Amino acid sequence: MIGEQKICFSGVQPSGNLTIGNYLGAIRNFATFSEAYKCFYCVVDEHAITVRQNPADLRRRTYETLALYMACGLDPEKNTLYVQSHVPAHAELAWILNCYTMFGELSRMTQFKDKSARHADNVNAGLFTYPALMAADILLYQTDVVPVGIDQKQHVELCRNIAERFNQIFPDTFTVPEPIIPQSGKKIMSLADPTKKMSKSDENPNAIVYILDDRDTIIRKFRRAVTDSETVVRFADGKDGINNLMTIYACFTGKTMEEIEREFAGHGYGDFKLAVGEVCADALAPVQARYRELLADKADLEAQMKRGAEEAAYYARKTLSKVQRKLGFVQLR
Ligand code: AQP
Repeated sequence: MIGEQKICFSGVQPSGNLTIGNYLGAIRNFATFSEAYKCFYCVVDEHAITVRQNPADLRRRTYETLALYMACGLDPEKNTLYVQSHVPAHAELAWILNCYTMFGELSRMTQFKDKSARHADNVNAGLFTYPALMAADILLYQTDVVPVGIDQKQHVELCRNIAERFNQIFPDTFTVPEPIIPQSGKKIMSLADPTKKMSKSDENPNAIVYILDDRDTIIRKFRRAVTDSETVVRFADGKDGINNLMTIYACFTGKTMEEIEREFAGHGYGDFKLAVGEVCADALAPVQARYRELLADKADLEAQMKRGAEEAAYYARKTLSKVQRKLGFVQLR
């Protein structure tokens, strides 16, 4: 708690251009916590380097991700918006938590298995211990809730285990956080292979709709989306492509699956795909316009980063000092 408020933390990696998966599964929901919670939203650049990044791209995307946070409705007056590497306590606590995280636990993480298969030439220790850094991100702020897509649920559960283990040895150190997974949009799938999650680092650009894609590109990508040999718009087992498109349509319109089935009864997939593309483009247009304004003022983005980092560092330091004291590290005054 900070004052009377519970605490919310989440982050996004600047590891690629952000997708509608990142938007619907995470960022769009962040603003809903801003009134009731004290919110910390971080651009997690240290996580991004677990996979090789081009330095110029990483730098540019860090600004872009912060601008997108704000364009998606996160007011820097109401939320602490900052960059992970600007608050050294994240890396410091991560080292400590590495010593309270088991090799077997990390080996079971699905994301590690997926990413080490995709980047077989670079299975580095950071990729393996990524969840300990994520636990540090969350636990530093005595976080109560972590809004994430379902792919991150396993990491938040590991974070809970680490916090409980640490608290057993050193009572009352960390708040044990809860993951908050959205009902709709928790796992948006690739448009090219709807059995796979839509990921910003996917090499096939047609698999992904980016938040910043223009209207024509969005509509073209949805037109090309892989579906099935039926022509009926209905939510059912074995119809992964249509299920995914219906989920995206539901997220943007608030309609139920039954309402969508009724709306497109008697229509072919062509009409449906066009409608999905249009609602997506309509919803993203104001975000894109605001994003362009924000990105044009780099000095302001830097000022926001600085302010956010100072505020985050204040709370992070408090937890880190408490942990260091409990562990027996000598504290100099
Ligand atoms: N396809 C998705 N559907 C719903 N939610 C998603 N998220 C990611 N993809 C989807 C959620 O977005 C938040 C930020 O994710 P991240 O940047 O921390 O990393 P990630 O989960 O590994 O996302 P990507 O897009 O797949 O990135 P890369 O390709 O770099 O690994 C998280 O809350 C995540 O759940």
